[in-house]
Amino acid sequence: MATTVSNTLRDIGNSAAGAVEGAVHNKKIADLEKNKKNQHDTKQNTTTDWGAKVSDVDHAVKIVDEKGNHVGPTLLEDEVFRERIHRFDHERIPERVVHARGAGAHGTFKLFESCEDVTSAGVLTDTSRTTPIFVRFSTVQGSRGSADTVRDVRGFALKFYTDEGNWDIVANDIPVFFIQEAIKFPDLVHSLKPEPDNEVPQGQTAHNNFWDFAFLHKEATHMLFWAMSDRGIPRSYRMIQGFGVNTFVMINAKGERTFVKFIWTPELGVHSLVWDEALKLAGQDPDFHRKDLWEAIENGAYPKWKFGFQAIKDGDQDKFDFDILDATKVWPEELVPIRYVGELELNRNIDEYFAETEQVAFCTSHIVPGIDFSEDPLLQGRNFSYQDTQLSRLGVNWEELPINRPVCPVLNFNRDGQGRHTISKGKANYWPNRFEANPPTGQGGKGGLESFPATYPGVKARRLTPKWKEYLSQAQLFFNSMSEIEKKHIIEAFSFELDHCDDDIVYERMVTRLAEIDLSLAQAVAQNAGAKSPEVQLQPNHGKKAKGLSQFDYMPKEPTIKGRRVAILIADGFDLTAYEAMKAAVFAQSAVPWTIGVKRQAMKSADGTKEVKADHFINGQRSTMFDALFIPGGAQSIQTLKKMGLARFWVKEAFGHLKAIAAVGEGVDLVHAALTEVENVKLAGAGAGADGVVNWYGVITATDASAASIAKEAVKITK
Ligand code: HDE
Repeated sequence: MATTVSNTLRDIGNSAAGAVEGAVHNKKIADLEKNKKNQHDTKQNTTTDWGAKVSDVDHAVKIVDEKGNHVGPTLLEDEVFRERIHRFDHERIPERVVHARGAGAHGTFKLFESCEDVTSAGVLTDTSRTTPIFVRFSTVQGSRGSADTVRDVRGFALKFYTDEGNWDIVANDIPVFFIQEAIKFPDLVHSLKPEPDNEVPQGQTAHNNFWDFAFLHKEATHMLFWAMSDRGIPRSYRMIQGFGVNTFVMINAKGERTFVKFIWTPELGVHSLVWDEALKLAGQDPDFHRKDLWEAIENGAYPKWKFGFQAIKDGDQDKFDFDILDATKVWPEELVPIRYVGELELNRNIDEYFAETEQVAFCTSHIVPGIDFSEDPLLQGRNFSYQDTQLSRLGVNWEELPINRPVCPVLNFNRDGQGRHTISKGKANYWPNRFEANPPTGQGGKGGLESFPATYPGVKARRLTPKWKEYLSQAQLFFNSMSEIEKKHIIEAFSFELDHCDDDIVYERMVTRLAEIDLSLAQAVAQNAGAKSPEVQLQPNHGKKAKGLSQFDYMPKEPTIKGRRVAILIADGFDLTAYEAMKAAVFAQSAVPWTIGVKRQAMKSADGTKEVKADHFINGQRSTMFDALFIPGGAQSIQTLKKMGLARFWVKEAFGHLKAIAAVGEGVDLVHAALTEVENVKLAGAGAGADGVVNWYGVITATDASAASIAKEAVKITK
């Protein structure tokens, strides 16, 4: 008898989410529970905001004649009607001036090793703690509704709800910044946002203004190379690194100071899309990264990062040929190794986007005792900006909002202001007071916030140290450290961007800057972007390389497909054994199989024993949305698919994007039919392995091999 096989991700997701509810709970989640309301209560009648029950939310009050016709205007006295419209009119708050588009999740931080040698901060010294965290990922340029996969820097803002207060590290996935001084930030952001006359383009830097700014700010060169590398188009938020960028300070119990940069590295490795995929996904699935994060967490494939920092002892700060406070420079790992001390894990999705991800607010200035600021002028400016911007986004009492309030007690004499939540009891609202209420800790190792007592001989002036004027050495270091394929992608990225600039001074000048880094790069870009080809290297290349810059340096030791998406293409008459074997193999690796059918209806297996309802029909999805493709056999199924241009296109496109493709039995015919349509691809010549499986450039085909051996091979290559 035919049975319908349930194979939707939601079924899988729901069971995992159930487990999540019970298992992943922490102090912050408990704190948020106080504000949560179940909106699906069928017993509770709907009310106004002032709590009165409402009889009808579909009709406003009007004058109605005795026959039931409404004959007069809608009455202004109808407060139910007015409240609904008024609340709706005010639903939006100003979007973030940068990083408007984002996705957030809850999680935890576990410390593995006490860092008491450098800091007194509880979160970095007490290994028995689990600290709740909230993370917000973002793109920088686009507005709130823009696409996820544009070429851009990714924000990776991290809030630790520690027992000693909230600690924010407002980080990016690139370790350096475009400018050295915060005072230049408005110019930078104006230049990278859409141009002012026509507000074009959305969420991308491929326009004259940005590249004009880029040329005129030589200090931006290093970060430009990172942004034009594959780091600019990540496969997933789960596969990016986090860098605090600015230099912070740690202070230990003895009052000693250490300069630090925070870094965290994903367990899954650092991976990217290819540009053609990124472009297509921006239209096909603008929420690609948002959904990817959500799905992984719902399915229990919790993303993890090793958390650490680089440290330079007080007294060693002048030992480098760059200034350690200059945010356009990395501290090469050969000189300053990374000390990984803990693990970040994201293990719980939000309940409501606005209340959590939109209203969460980060401030670089929010540190905890044991952490301090360096004199980095970019950081000093940021410390003003974040607090300031929250005022216009959220109002003065923004730190009382559930997602922002600390899990430790908050007690002070800050009072009043719009949207105040706390009801402060007692007479005293000033210090000192006759009750001695709310005393500060006092200076000197008593656990309060304290600044390192640095001394500053000098005069006031608008200046930067001359050492900061060396701008190109680390851009060369970055480019030299890339693999050949990464270099090729950088050339293509610069070419794409400059091709979109139509003011010739912009692309001509920018190509001369590239010739200061690498002549062959500049020549290749010039060719593509319509500029004069430079003939000489304009600044000698030092030829040095460093580790930790290429993404290949972050390949996980144990390859993994955890959280990856595998499409299985079927039509009526598919081979059930191969289909089920592959699904099981994919699940076993914590990846997610998606059944793509020629229709989203029950489809019969070749042996007639089962029916499968697809998760999606083939025209509702694209190969770009998946990491790998599997085609089970079944003569009838393959005959249908072979006839469909779209099915053949799926295979060709997946091949073009270097995806793993596997086919078994008659499924091999579809791969052959599709790939023989691709120029220069000759499937003949590929040799079969001992078990009859042919593994050829990421395409595995086996006409006779068992489904099990195919599944084994397929899992191998999707890694
Ligand atoms: Fe930001 N940045 N930024 N930034 N930034 C903001 O604050 C600013 C910088 C970063 O998910 C704003 O709350 C200045 C570096 C992230 O909510 C604003 C300067 C790095 C986010 C602001 C910088 C970042 C922001 C806008 C000095 C990487 C999103 C909304 C030149 C280390 C946080 C907001 C979130 C957001 C100012 C430079 C990362 C306007 C003045 C360097 C991840 O305050």
